[in-house]
Amino acid sequence: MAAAESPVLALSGGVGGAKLALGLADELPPGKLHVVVNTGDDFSHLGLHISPDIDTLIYTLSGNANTTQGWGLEGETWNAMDALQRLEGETWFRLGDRDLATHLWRTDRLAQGDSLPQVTEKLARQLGITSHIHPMCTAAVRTTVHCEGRDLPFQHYFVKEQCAPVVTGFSFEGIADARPNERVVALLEGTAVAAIVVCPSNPFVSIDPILQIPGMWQALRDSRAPVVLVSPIVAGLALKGPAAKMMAELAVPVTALGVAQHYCEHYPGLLDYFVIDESDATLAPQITALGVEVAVTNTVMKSREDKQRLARFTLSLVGA
Ligand code: FO1
Repeated sequence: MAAAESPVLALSGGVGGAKLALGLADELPPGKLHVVVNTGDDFSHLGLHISPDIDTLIYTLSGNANTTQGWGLEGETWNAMDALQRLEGETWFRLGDRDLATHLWRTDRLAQGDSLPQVTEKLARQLGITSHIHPMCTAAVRTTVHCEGRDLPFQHYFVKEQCAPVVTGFSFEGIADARPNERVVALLEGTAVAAIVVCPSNPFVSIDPILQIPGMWQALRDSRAPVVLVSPIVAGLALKGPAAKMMAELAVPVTALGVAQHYCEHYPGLLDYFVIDESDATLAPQITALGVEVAVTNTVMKSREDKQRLARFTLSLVGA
């Protein structure tokens, strides 16, 4: 049984992962939640460094996220985009007026020599977050979506083409030279981490980029902390985003079992527990046969209470 004050490490992409991260932050003592965030979606746009998943997480944890839209800030205005439109500039990726301040500030700090982890930590503190938000690495890793006949940078696939092209695979440019964020490595080596929670994020474009940084998944597996994954697929549908569509196109069964098979095949020995939804309870024996302990609960997070309840369930599984 882990001590109540031991830190918990979560792995997350954007919206779906941020929901559980919010529940975890609510349930844990201040400062005890550490979140490793995917930066494969980052890109340079209009001369600015955009880190969508980091911002979704920080806006969510600070209570500023536009939860209806799924990205950006609540109560946003769009004057800059309107002005850019009049100049016939690029407006397919919409940056709200206040969100722009985040990108301007981040780009400026990076140009002055701060690292992405330093900029991210400062942004989180400025917005009153006590949890620690760790970009997965300092190096630039960029997700490319391989589609039938062409390769697309992630945001071109996701936003410009609205996830319409049929995917055939993914690659993460720059990943071979990337190293896991050293603060995450230090946390895993130095403290008794109570649990590692893989949030219900897209396995292919949110969690794989984190785990495939050389040495990352092995460091997570070799830490003494139990690893719990919450399925992003419920009753054959993705909780959020294109995960189900991608699975179908990659001929992976669009079920929680398909998710479990993906992780067990690519990261053997990593998962200790797999949390699935009540509607998928009949899959439990097949997932157990992969060598992972299955726990069944309601995993759909609509309200703040849903997020807290799922966080409590996940933490209690591992005695954290
Ligand atoms: N998603 C969209 O579908 N359309 C947008 O115009 C858009 C703008 C945007 C701006 C800042 C930001 O941090 C995120 C933004 N997103 C937008 C979301 C983003 O593309 C996705 O959330 C992730 O990359 C997938 O996790």
